[in-house]
Amino acid sequence: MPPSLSIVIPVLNEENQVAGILEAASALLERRGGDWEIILVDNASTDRTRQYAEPFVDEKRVRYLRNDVNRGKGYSIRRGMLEAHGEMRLMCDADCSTSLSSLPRLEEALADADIAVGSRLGQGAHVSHQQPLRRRFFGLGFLILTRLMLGRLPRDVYCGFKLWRGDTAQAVFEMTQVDGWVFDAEALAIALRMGYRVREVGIHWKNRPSSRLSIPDVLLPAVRELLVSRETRRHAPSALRANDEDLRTVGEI
Ligand SMILES: Nc1nc2c(ncn2[C@@H]2O[C@H](COP(=O)(O)OP(=O)(O)OP(=O)(O)O)[C@@H](O)[C@H]2O)c(=O)[nH]1
Ligand SMILES: [Mg+2]
Repeated sequence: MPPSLSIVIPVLNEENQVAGILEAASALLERRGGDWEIILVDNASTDRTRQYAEPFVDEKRVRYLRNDVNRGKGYSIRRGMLEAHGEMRLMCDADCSTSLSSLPRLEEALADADIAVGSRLGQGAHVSHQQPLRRRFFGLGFLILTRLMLGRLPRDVYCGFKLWRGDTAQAVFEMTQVDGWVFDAEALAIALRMGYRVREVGIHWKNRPSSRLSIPDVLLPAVRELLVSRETRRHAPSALRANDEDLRTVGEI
């Protein structure tokens, strides 16, 4: 019997994606066997997301949580990861149906690790539909800034497809502070400081045709969140000995 698995899906105005991801995720979980649950965290959608999700929701295996107002993607993921019961917990964006085929690779990586980070850059990654140049340029710049502020991190920090051991997720998400886009970096920086082992795994990934992110709107709050994350990381209990083996790309020796 495979270990129990929770899939946490944050959704904001995803009426076009929500049924697709729920169908793909529940089919995969049925095939995989074992105990499973899906937790949708609706970050106060104003479209028909709830209506399209409704046929799948049974409040047992597929639960629907809703934030009263938009509290950020980081808040939504924290809420879902801490509500989850799985021995393994996957965070999966609503536009990540394509990446579900990579779940077995992430599970394999957890054989000797605590967090498997899906990567659009790692060995074995297959990315279709490049992001627009402006978006890629901004993404790379922000990644460099993130590393300058938080130190050792995987190459692809902000990918919306990561598998966590349940106990690791519990310990780390209880400590995270930021509610917005930087939560990924904060959580991974805390985890590495505490000595959890992170593996980066190349995955299948398909970009949305048009990005929904507005760079001017997210930049300033994101920089503020980097400053907060640096403090959270500093106050996290530090592992006795930092180990280079804690952060490795699967496939590299
Ligand atoms: N944009 C946005 N997405 C949110 C928010 N809260 C939760 N989400 C969900 O977070 C996931 C990632 O959002 P995306 O809009 O795909 O953001 P992204 O992947 O960084 O950027 P693009 O895919 O290029 O638009 C999706 O499942 C969203 O529905 C929010 O406040 N804003
Ligand atoms: Mg996306």
